[in-house]
Amino acid sequence: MRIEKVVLRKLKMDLKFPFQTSFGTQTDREFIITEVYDEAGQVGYGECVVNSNPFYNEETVQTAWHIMKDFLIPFLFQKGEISHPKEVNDLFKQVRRNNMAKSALEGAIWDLYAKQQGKPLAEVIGGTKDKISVGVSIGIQETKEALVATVGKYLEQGFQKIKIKIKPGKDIEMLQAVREQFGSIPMMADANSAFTLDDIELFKQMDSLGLIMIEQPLAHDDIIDHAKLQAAVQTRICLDESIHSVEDARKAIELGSCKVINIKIGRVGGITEAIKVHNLCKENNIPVWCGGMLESGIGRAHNVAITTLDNFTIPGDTAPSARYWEQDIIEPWIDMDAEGNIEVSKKPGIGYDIDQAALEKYTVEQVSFSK
Ligand code: OSB
Ligand code: MG
Repeated sequence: MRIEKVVLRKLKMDLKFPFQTSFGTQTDREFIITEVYDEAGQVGYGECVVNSNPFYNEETVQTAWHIMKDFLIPFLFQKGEISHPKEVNDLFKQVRRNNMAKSALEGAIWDLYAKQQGKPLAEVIGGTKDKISVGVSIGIQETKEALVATVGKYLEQGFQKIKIKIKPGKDIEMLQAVREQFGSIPMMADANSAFTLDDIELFKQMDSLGLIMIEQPLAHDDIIDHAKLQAAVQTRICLDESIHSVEDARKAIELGSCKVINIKIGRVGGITEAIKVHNLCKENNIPVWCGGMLESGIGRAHNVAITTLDNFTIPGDTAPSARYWEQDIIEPWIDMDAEGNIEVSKKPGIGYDIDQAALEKYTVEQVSFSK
């Protein structure tokens, strides 16, 4: 394919609910949608899963925009012919990190490539599932009662996994309350790096809760202390923030820093790298699941596609559109059945049409780049 045009759109969409994590409360999302056009005018879509602040990782809407505009898009135009989307990972290697910026363009190229082949993205990347199992990620609630009520609501909707955000002071007692109310439901906690090894006794106590895992308890840039923690507790440790590449995954597995990995396409720099992390984990008997960044329908559709790979054996955070948005920017919206499954689209590319009116409505800035 020859890339003739790239469009960047900055979008702003209000969340249906405030989402609290150990790093702050989010009430809306500011992010970037990418459009990549080939010589025939066909278009692929990607989502840059950044936010307006650098609190989850170091990127923001502004840094990603700059990196795409001044480096990655010129690389694409200079390359001329791209015979397979896998080449984009290497093409972008000269730029260090900035993984969400890279992923936004790479994802659009994968969508475009799959559309050119007339095949679903899931099939093109080697996915094998017709439907995927999903869970829900619940933000920190003010009280145990509020948390129990929220969990109850999501269990009724059929979610197959309950993930509860924790931070110091809002941790074991909150989880205990949910366990007491609902018995042996599949539940886990996500600390977003809010604890240190000084809290090791707390994590030992959490072993009694029977959590399916604890996600990223320690520092965002650590794999050493996580290995010490994993050696001291029964509950599986899952890494999110600490894994940016297949090399990071290899080192974490070798050190015993985790027994599960959360794969986010944006965090690892694209679908090609996500597949590499998936394959390495599979060889090492490390199950994976797909994390989320409160995506719009476009990023969400990419998440559905990656989850069809066979080592995604634990329900992910890819909840349906209506959990997050009054209105999504794809057609139809991503929907879940009463058993907590999302059907994988059989249409080409990401498998969903773009709701152009909604896309325009939420676009606050737009720039087009031509070769
Ligand atoms: O740590 O997985 C996380 C949302 C924003 C930033 C980080 C995380 C999350 C979530 C929400 O847990 C997952 C989702 O529902 O998209
Ligand atoms: Mg997480």
